[in-house]
Amino acid sequence: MLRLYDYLPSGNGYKVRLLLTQLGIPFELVEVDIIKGLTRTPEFLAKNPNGRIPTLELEPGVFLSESNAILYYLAEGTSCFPTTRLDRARVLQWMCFEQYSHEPNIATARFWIQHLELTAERRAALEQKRVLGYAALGVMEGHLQSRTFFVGERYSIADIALYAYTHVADEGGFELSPYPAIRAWLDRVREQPRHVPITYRPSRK
Ligand SMILES: N[C@@H](CCC(=O)N[C@@H](CS)C(=O)NCC(=O)O)C(=O)O
Repeated sequence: MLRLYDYLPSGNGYKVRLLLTQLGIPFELVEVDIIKGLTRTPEFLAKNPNGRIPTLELEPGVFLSESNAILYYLAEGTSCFPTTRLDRARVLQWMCFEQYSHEPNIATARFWIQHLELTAERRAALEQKRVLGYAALGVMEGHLQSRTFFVGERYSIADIALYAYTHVADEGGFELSPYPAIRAWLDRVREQPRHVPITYRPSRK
């Protein structure tokens, strides 16, 4: 059985838990407390030298990390994966956008607010994240104004990648009321079969 090393509040980890659940793929969840530094132990670094969850153990000793790479690996050949060359590239386009323009601002602001002392220096950095995070939301809003989902009018891993931190953006201090197209898309993602919340953990067999 697949084994997922994860931390429940993590949007990056949630992407993988959500897709595995929607595809009906059973997995064992191994919770790793990132606040206690358990992703930086020699034992964990042997699984992912970058010291981060999510990390998926495909078979004993075979590990894959980076949430969007894991989504890509799991989705191939399923309804969440586009069939045309251009749409596959567009999925990658949005997943790169998520990792460069969205997650480093929206997810990081959420993490800082929830876990770190907001020193004057960090408050200034947070303001910068706010500007860049809202810029990313503006790009998403413009794209979604005339579309149902991010790529090819079908729910795909691009939607999962962007949903993970957008639906909890308020926890990072981002106000979504000025973004009606994003809010309607969040509802459509939530309505997908076998959708589970970020707090989801599979029951132990
Ligand atoms: N680009 C990575 C980012 C993963 C990441 O930042 N994971 C965080 C939790 S969301 C983590 O494991 N932090 C623990 C640490 O840095 O020690 C991905 O998409 O998987």
